[in-house]
Amino acid sequence: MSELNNIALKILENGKGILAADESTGTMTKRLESVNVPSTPENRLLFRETLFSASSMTECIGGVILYDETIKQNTSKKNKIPELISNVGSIPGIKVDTGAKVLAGSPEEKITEGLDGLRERLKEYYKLGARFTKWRGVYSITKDYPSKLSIQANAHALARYSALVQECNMVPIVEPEVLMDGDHTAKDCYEKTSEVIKKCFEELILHQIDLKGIILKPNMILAGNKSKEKLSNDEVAKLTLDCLKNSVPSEIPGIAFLSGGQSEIEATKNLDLINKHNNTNFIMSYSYGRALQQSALKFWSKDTNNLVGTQKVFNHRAKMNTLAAQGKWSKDLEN
Ligand code: 5MM
Repeated sequence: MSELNNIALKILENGKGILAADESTGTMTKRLESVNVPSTPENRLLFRETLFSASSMTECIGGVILYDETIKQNTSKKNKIPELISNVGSIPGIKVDTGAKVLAGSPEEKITEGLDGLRERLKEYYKLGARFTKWRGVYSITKDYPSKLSIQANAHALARYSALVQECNMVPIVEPEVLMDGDHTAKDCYEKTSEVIKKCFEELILHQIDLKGIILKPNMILAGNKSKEKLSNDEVAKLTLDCLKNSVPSEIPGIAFLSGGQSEIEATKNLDLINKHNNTNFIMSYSYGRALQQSALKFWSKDTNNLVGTQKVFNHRAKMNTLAAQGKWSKDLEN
């Protein structure tokens, strides 16, 4: 088994998932201000350190995606953040894209940037303890989009990123996110997600990526958040499985879904049903940002000294999602 395959499997073993704590300072500021907490480096660190020291980390969280600011911070006990994460048995990772910018040639769409100087940044992150990385391409669904140009350009960037990451002995998380925003149908989401994922793998193969050494982080197949269409959770699970079965090469070790704006319970329930119906050989787990942190953040904002209480809220969500990643969740466990 290759070293990269080993890392990918370790991150996702036994129902473990990924905590996406890689909000850029702009996004984290929005999240903190939405609960009336000032977005200072100290507050961003305190909230994140509180989650990374929670007891569920060892059993449930196989990897944490960090942001550049956090990977370089020290904890209140003067430990390095990546050390805190490794010491509880989880693996530190790092977001290495520098954000989605206007795509020249199709200015209503986005292209993710960050390739310039990436080889050097990767070496630095490796030294800091990172063993996997993340890069996110974003695509909106409208009548005209995503265009062939954005599908091609983002797939190319994801493949060049993955090649540099594997060269540096880290596992790339490949995240093509087809956004939930809009009034599109689930069928639109299915078709566009298939096209996006197929193009990503075409480029990954062209760039000689070891497919056994990546993790795919896709969206689930959902109707747009402004659509009148109401899908059952079972339908979401079956469409998602069908889409991935038809677009993802069998070599990849695992899939870790993003939550994409679903509520915490929806994200857990859909993941659980995906696993209950899983007729593929892929591990199907989670790499959630909002769906793991929302309740904990809300709780913490009411009393930022109540770290134990905040950890309790986070532990619950992490446990529910780890059960869902094994198809063992049920609604009564929420109470
Ligand atoms: C944690 O949020 C990440 C994005 O941060 P920026 O927009 O500030 O760069 C994001 O990439 C995240 O990792 C994934 O979208 C999954 O998060 P959700 O909240 O959709 O599960």
